[in-house]
Amino acid sequence: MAKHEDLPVPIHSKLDEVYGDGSQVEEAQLRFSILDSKFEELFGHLPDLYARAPGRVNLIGEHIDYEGYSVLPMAIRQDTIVAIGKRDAGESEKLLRIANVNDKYTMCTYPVDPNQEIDLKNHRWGHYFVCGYKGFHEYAKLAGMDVGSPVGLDVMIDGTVPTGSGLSSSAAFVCSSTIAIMAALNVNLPKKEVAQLTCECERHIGTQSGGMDQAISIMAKTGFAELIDFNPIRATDVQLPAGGTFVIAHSLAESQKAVTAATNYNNRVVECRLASIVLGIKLGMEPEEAISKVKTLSDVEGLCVSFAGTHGSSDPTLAVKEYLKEEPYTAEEIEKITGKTLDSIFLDSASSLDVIKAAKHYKLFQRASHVYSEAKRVYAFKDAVSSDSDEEEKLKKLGDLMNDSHHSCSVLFECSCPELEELVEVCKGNGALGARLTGAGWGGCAVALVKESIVPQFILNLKEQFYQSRIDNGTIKKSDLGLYVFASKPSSGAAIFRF
Ligand code: NG1
Repeated sequence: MAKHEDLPVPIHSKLDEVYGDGSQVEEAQLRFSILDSKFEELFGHLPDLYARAPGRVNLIGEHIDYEGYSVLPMAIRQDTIVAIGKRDAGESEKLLRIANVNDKYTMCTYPVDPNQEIDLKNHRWGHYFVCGYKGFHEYAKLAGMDVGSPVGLDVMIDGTVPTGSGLSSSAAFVCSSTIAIMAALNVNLPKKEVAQLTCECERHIGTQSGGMDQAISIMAKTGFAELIDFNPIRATDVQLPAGGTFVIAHSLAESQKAVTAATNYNNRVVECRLASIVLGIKLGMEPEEAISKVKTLSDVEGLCVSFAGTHGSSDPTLAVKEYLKEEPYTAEEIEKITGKTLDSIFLDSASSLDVIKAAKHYKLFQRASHVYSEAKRVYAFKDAVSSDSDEEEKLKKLGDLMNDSHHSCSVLFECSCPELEELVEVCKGNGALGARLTGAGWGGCAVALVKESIVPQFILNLKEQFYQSRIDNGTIKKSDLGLYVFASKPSSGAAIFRF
């Protein structure tokens, strides 16, 4: 039987095949009928087809996907749906017209040229669609695929993944857009190819993203979290213990990942690269070789483990403690070790050069310590799930690992924020077995592991202790609370609908 990741993105003709029965399918029916009527009203015809892709919550393994390490997310039910229709090939004015059912997002138009540059200095919500458009055409060109000359596309979007929440609204948007574009051009590919391709698509927005979000959005299965491995991309089902529920809660601080990339997300990618180059050199590589060959901390893990071996251990953080100093490095200190300027090391990456321009110093010890320890926690989590210890013990172990992960993100990787710290404490104070920030951080959501039996009371307590003051001061409306705090079960991955 073909492996799950080798199968193409599924094509459905009925909503219940994806949305199940009950209230979820009813909600989906309503969304699709609104999409249809708004699409027809604006463009004068109905869409040819639809694609949907879900957001995700990462259970453990933060900021390590771009370092080549496995992560363990699950898809959530909130998703983005893209309705798409091709315009006539003969039309004189060919455009990508991208509209949204939510009036907050006004229509964006772009030329149909797949080689267009995305104007990153002027961020517009429609850019994410163009990421998919450009990325797919680049892929098709490299693969020698003939997709014909570009035609105008009419597009209407409906997204329910909260934005800036760490739940990957951006990946849900990029993945659903890319799949819709491919389907409109009659192309389908194995899911692992689509996962890789959509990751590359999203990099057009200027973040050096790792690939976790797109992989889970494309490859998720109902009822399972997935262990996602990279190089090559692979997904292994993880059946979570039945007695535990993951509750997702928004800190109400918005994480503006694309806008803050130079000081936050991309800064950490650059710090990890520098840490791995310095480790490579300290562990015996020639500087030239380290600069040209070492891209991630996983590239020098073998050297670190060999070093640890000489001390009777296999823990790569021993090498970090030995060879990286805890005080932040200046650019000059790193340049002395590498024998090259930082500008020349990152010459081929404009977004990394932006990081270097903005950075005052580089915390190599802290970032490398986080990455190696977090990578281990992912496997410990997976092992705990599949161990034969009793459920109580299993849940406690998973909770402890989540708490350790949060501590590492907060103290070593510094990707938390005051609101997330407060929220995680409130979760722990109300009986969560473990709680941590999820996604890139600097705002967005926390995820808490809670015993199934106390979920309703837990959510009530969070409402009282975290959200009430924010309702009182007008930050959110009481009627919207359900959007900010909810229990989540592992949901299904991306799909195409042709009715
Ligand atoms: P968010 O910002 O939560 O979608 C980002 C990256 C992931 C991963 C996490 C941190 C993108 C699209 N996603 O997730 O690849 O690196 O941060 O673990 O950039």
